[in-house]
Amino acid sequence: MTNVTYTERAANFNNKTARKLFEIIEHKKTNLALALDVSTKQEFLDIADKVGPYICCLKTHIDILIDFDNDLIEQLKKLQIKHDFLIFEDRKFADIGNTVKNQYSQGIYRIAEWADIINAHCLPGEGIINGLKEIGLSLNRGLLLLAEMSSKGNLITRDYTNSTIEMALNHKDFVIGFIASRKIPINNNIQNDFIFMTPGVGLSNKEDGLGQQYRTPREVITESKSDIIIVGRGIYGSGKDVITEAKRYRDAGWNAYLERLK
Ligand code: S5P
Repeated sequence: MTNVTYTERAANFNNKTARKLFEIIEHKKTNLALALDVSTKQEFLDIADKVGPYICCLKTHIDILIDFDNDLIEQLKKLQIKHDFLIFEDRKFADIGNTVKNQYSQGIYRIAEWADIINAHCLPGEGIINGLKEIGLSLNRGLLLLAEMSSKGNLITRDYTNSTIEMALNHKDFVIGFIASRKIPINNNIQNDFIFMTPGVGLSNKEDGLGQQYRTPREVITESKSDIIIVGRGIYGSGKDVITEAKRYRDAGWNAYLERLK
């Protein structure tokens, strides 16, 4: 089943963050997530405010910012309320359960306090999910697992992807989906119980010279049946107006979804 609407999908989830994400997608008619990998607070907040109306989710790499402070988080939360998007900290946790638990809740970033969604590699084993869950579940947060990557030569194999899915099935209360290049089929249409978010999306470039590989929104949403496109430099990296570029990706992503529904 590929012609299920976002609203119908929301009903498959008990996790509040997952339901909220689908609600925002349907309400704002956008399956675009912005990967806002800029290095100053001013640029970050400026772009987030401009692009906020056109996205369902803002993905951060909070440790890229050279002038991070608690005020940045306060401002970001205000923008979240103003524009209605979820915040996804792309921390890619990859350590033992006890360590990731501390990385998630402690340190200067205190990610658990403001990020609706986080992600993790399953390489260390299921303890990583248990550790993050001890912090995130009671806060109604959601975890995405990296089932595939967009970069050339990455070491993820089909077996690794399958094992990642197995782990997700054991934690459906907290694992809300995957970072993957496509909607990965799972027995009995269980894939509809997970959100698939796909990075490596670009309308102009095919690669970035450092291993990133780009596909179009149509390839990702219509053909590969993913739910959400994650776009970074395609929006803020060309020197063009970020609002114009965000609308271009929003429209491309939404039209690709409508085409799939037909
Ligand atoms: O496999 C991946 C997983 C992720 S989360 N490939 C990726 O590119 N990402 C992230 O998506 C990456 O860390 C970056 O923040 C974003 C892609 O950015 P862009 O500028 O290449 O669109």
